[in-house]
Amino acid sequence: VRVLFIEPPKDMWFVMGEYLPPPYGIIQLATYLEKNADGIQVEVLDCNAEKVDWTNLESRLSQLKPDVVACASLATCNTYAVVRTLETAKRMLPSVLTITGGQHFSATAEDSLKQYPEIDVIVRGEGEQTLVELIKTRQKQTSLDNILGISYRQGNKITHNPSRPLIENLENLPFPGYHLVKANMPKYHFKTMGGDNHPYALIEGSRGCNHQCTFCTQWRHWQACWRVKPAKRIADEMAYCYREFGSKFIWLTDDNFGSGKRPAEIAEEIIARQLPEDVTWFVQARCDDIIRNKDVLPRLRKAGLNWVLLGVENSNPQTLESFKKEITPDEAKTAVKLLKENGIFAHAMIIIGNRKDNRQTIAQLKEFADKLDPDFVMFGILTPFPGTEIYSEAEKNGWITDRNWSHYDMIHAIMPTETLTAKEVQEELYGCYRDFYGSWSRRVGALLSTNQLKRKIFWHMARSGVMEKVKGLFS
Ligand code: B12
Repeated sequence: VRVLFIEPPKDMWFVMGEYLPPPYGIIQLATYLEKNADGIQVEVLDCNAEKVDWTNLESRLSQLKPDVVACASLATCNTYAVVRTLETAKRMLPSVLTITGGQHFSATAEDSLKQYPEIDVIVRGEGEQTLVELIKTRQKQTSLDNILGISYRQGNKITHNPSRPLIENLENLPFPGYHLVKANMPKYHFKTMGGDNHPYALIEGSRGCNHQCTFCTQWRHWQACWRVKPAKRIADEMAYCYREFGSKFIWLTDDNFGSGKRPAEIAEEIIARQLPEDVTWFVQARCDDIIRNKDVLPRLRKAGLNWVLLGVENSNPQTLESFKKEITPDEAKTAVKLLKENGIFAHAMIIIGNRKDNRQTIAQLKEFADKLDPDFVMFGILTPFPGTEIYSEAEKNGWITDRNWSHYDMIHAIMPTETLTAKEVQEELYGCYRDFYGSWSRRVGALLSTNQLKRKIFWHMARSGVMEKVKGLFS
């Protein structure tokens, strides 16, 4: 059986500037399949890295003639790219089996199968074991009835098999399958975060989260369970990526870096690998965890951690409570200060557009962002991603005014608030960016900063038309 994993041609997310990411989800699945099933030919086609457009995709498919096409999705906003990829596959190769998975398709399995006849099977939740079983049934031409974790179409009937229990130990997963995209490795980059000459790799340190924020898809997708890889394994993967592929900017995909001894252990293990100083990494963390780990920050910095995205989310305690975020605005201030003191780039994520938001609350939020003064701030609009608590609430109350999935990217307004129309929320987003990045004192300060990352990102915000694009979303 010939299995082709495809990263579809897709639009990049412009806010963070120019980047080309490795298709981590599918290479992880592909390498697991390679190791756990015999007689399978596994190939990965990254359309973005290989500059394969929709027309080229047709010829690549007829050349490669896979029996199975498994398409990466990553985010809700890629839905149509996934569907078009699978539609192209079906058109070129009518007997092909088409599969997708990920957060969006897991949460919308019934609707997606109904709406898109080009999808044969949706793998819900964790993909590795389910995919292996699925491919084995294809090999043996047996029935799909007993495969846990899939939803599929049989004639006109859609069947949802029971969910699959999670893999107990993430250490049993193979190292990331970068060998399957070896030729593309020098191309993967993240200009603003890692630089042009610093090949970019993703490494997965954990799955899931032990918090339950109402706007996040992750905790449900991973069955409200947080599983971590041991620190040693994470450091080994980092060293492997650097030594085998020259990766110098590493994005740890963890949704939650965590507290306890984990950060300290990770720092010591990485330091022990003696990687060059210009191998740096990024992670997302909670403000309270950064505070709990304040004494470890110098060691993390020494280990190469140079950029942290903090989920600040909001300045209003009621809003934070409604998000079930379980942090306070003061904790955000302390966390930003601690990161900056330790020379770690402090990137804050702030969300506007919740139900109670009005011009005044957003003005307060802007003022808060200004005082918080992180090195970089990304404002996003509360987006009802399928699978989140916000989505269920919005559906129940009829708040959703935009059903175009390609707009579900946190910069398009999908819902009005009690007092603002969706268009007004969209305008407010621009106002947030304009006020923060338009401030002359902040611009001059950033451009004169000794912090190279800060100079670079402000240059990017000023020059690459990000503000114009955000403005263009409503005008
Ligand atoms: C790295 C990353 C990025 C990178 C790009 C990576 C890439 N490959 O393109 C960057 C920074 C550019 C990025 C951009 C965006 N991202 Co992002 N990103 C991530 C992150 C942190 C890691 C992804 C990853 O590799 N995970 C590890 C893999 C192994 O897990 P996985 O993808 O879930 O796959 C497993 C299963 O879900 C399943 N599976 C998934 N796909 C498939 C397909 C098949 C065929 C099968 C069988 C199984 C299967 O099997 C896998 C193994 O078990 C995730 C959060 C996270 N921790 O996953 C967010 C996440 C995917 N991003 C998200 C979002 C919203 C975005 C953006 C819209 C912008 C934003 N505001 O952040 C853009 C969209 C860009 C675009 N057009 O694609 C959301 C998606 C929510 C949603 N439903 O849409 C996530 C979940 C973050 C979150 N907490 O909400 N992102």
